[in-house]
Amino acid sequence: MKMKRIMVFAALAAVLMISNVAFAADEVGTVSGGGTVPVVSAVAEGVFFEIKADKPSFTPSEITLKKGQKVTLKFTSLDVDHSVDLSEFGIKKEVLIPEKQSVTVEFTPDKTGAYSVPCKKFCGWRHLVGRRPRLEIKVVE
Ligand SMILES: [Cu+2]
Repeated sequence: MKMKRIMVFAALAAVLMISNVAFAADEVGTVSGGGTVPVVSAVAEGVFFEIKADKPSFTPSEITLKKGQKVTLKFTSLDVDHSVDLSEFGIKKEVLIPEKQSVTVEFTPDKTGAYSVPCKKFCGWRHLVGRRPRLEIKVVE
């Protein structure tokens, strides 16, 4: 009786494996692909910071990251459009933080150092007097 159960289980496992292989093969042939790739939460495997952006400042205004550890930054604008340049961390396109919206970026810092990231989008008079919002990013070993 027990043996029979094991056989049924083995057969089921085999069917599952075969269908999995077929599925995987299908995926390779798909051009768009993306949509069916399982989404793994970045929050679970790395560090997560939520940064509020408004005209006076980014809050928090300073974060410390660990070299080699993946980080997720979620920027939320509380007022108007803001923008940051994170090209030092391999993000080529300037990151726009749209008015009253959020944008999430992920990267893994690969070098230590101190990086001062100012708001790149004119969001008020503070830009004119050198007091625009700024995020200090420290990367440590
Ligand atoms: Cu600004």
